[in-house]
Parts: sequence; structure tokens; C-alpha cells
Amino acid sequence: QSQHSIIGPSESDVTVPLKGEYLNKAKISEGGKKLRKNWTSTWVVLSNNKLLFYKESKQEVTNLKPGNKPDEVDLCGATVEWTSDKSSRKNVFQIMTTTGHEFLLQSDNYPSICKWHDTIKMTADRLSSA
Ligand code: I3S
Repeated sequence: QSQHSIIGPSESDVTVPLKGEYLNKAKISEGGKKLRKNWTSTWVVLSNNKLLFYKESKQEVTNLKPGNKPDEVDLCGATVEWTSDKSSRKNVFQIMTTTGHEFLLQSDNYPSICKWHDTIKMTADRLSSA
């Protein structure tokens, strides 16, 4: 069965969520306040309107248990941009939310991090213009 609708591709066709993958994440601001950078490997999942950060992959399947929720980032209004001046690492992009949270995401695998950058940016743009 075709993944596209009969009347042509819609936004939902091109903004399919991304399945989980380990990326390096550093939260550098919270509520507009700068934080000390601390890179951690995080299981990242993109849903239709949120980015979810799990400590590890198995948390994704047990997340219905109380106290086992992922960190959620609301992408509506968020800006997503490549950056080369916020880290010495290669392949880094930043996400800035309307609430003043700022994250860096990084992977040494360039095709993989491009896929995350492009899809998160598309999702944020779609939500912001809705
Ligand atoms: O942007 P910064 O503060 O230079 O980032 C580096 C520091 O967070 C450093 O930690 P300490 O300040 O605790 O030594 C980290 O170990 C580095 O990885 C950070 O730089 P990169 O360029 O890796 O994002």
C-alpha cells in the first residue's frame, strides 16, 4: 500500500516521526539560564510534535510506568540550526525552544545527524505555521 494519500503528499507524509537512535545531547540553557555543558548519550525519539529524550532505549517500552517518563521538548516555535561555534565537536545542531531551553545534538555519523536535523526542523516549522 502506498504511503502517500491519493490526493498527493500531505505534511504528514513528509514529517513522519523518527524511530529511536542514540545521539549525544547537551542541554546548555534552561529557561534562558545558561547551564554548564555536559554531553550524554541519549535515546532520542521524534513523535509528531515532540522530541523525547530517554536515558536508554529500553525506557521507551517501559515509559508507561510512573516515574519513568522521558524528557519532552515541545517543538512548536522552536528554532533548529546547525552550529559550529557552540562546540568543538563536528556535526552539531542546536534546538532553541520558546521557553528558553537550548540543546545541542551531535553524532559522528553525518548522514544520521542530517536526517535528525532535517526532520526535527521540518516538524518545528510545520507546528509553528499550523
Ligand atoms: O563550550 P564549553 O564549555 O567549552 O564546552 C566544553 C566543556 O563543557 C567541557 O567540560 P568542562 O568545562 O567541565 O571541562 C567538556 O568536557 C567539553 O566536551 C565541552 O566542549 P565541547 O566542545 O566538547 O562541546
